[in-house]
Amino acid sequence: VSAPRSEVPRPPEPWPGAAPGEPAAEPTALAELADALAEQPPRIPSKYLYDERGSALFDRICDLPEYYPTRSELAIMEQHAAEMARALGPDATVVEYGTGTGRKTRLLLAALDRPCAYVPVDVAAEFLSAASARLAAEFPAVAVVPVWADFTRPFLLPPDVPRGRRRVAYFPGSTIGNFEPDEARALLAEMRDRVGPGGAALVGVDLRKDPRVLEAAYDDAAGVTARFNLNVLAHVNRRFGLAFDPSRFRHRAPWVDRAGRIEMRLVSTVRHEVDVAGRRYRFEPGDYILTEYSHKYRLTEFAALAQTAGWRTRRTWTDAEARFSVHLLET
Ligand code: AVJ
Repeated sequence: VSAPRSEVPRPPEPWPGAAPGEPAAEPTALAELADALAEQPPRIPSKYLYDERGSALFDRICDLPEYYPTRSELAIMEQHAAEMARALGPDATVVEYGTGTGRKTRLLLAALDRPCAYVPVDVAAEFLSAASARLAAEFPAVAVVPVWADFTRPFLLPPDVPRGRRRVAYFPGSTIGNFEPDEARALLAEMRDRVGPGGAALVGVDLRKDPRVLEAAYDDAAGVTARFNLNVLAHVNRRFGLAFDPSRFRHRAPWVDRAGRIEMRLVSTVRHEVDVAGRRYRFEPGDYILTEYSHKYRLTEFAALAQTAGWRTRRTWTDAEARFSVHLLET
């Protein structure tokens, strides 16, 4: 993450995607996918999990009995948002990295003392506009400024975003866990530059725990996470005119202890081949495609990571079962 490119924020509008059977509208994206599939193990970038169906399935995941992170983080926000707000002070401008259903954001904005502005940054345009409209209606005194951008790439905020007394980067959902530690550090450093001196960050971080609890959370009995993971194949098929056969893969989500993460995998059940952008990819039974990492941290581990990105950890909050954590970082 380096100097901002000329990625001028555009008003929310649907993300252009290739229609079924159409040639790829995004040649660089197809090349990126082909490169990711050529890695060992092959990968499909996680962003392709979140098409419309994927986002709807993820919403269902959040309500599953096994998927504790959403409930645990909400419990933390319900219990401690007032304390967070006191620590952050009045007149803050909140820059949210990604947008969810807005439940946690709502709790934060409601607790803050006269928040100045709310700036959600998301690559999913429709999702972004819908979430922004809802929050703008609920918080009429807050300037809501949606920014359509991929926050993992350099981006600019509109020049007219009110500065407020303090900028706060909000990054809930343990989305930070989807990045490898080096990328997570780069993203935290970008946030630090973004909020500037005197700024702060609130980051939701899922914690290390019994692998059985973790594996159940990512391979639920109802099979919703399996469908969510397999949907990535239907999505790239549609977007790029490919011919992955979802029935030749099955969902697996093992805890990989040495890496401290859950790995979402699509394991090939048969020997077969798939062509992507003029290259042929061969899968033996047991070969797998990686679709998502979900790193889990110890509190001290995350504080150390944040420190190497130029932050000090001012406070952390956890839920009653110490499953999830929210970190208040200061410059
Ligand atoms: C929203 C990306 C943080 O990693 O826990 C849930 C996504 N993947 N089940 C996570 C997810 C499988 C989730 N994040």
